[in-house]
Amino acid sequence: MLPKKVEEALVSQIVKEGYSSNLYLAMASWAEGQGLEGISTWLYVQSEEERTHMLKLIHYTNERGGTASIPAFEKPPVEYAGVKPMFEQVLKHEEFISASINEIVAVCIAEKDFTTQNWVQWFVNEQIQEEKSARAILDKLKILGENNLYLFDRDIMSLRAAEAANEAGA
Ligand code: OFO
Repeated sequence: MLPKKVEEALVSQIVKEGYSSNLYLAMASWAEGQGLEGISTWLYVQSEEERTHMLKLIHYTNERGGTASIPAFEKPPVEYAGVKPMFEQVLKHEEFISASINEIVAVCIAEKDFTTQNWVQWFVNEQIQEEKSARAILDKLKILGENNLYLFDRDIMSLRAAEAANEAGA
């Protein structure tokens, strides 16, 4: 049985992962509208990943005897000021998610729920990758400059492929 405070922390993370999925979906849709096919594909894939994170939390909460209530999600922004500010927002959001995951670990320790503490380590590791890939994209944008969006748009697909290969080999 999940301690109440751990259940609350997991349910609050369901909201955040669901919002992440919608946020990246909104960004993907915006980028698609700008004709940026590589960037929008990267973001659509990212949105799907966030949905799987949300589902992981839902299943775990229910399997451990808690109730994974499904919330309404806040509407993400429709417009973005440009590709660089958008990816800066991605990094900021991932840092926020990392802090939130760390908070779940802290609640698990306080409540002596070492099973969930162990389970949530998957998210701790995932966040290292998520922050790393947002930083890698921003570094690339810095090198290429925003005037070279065509090259960046093409390159972002190879970044995604490299990440997938890394994950498969990990
Ligand atoms: Fe991008 O974060 Fe989920 O966990």
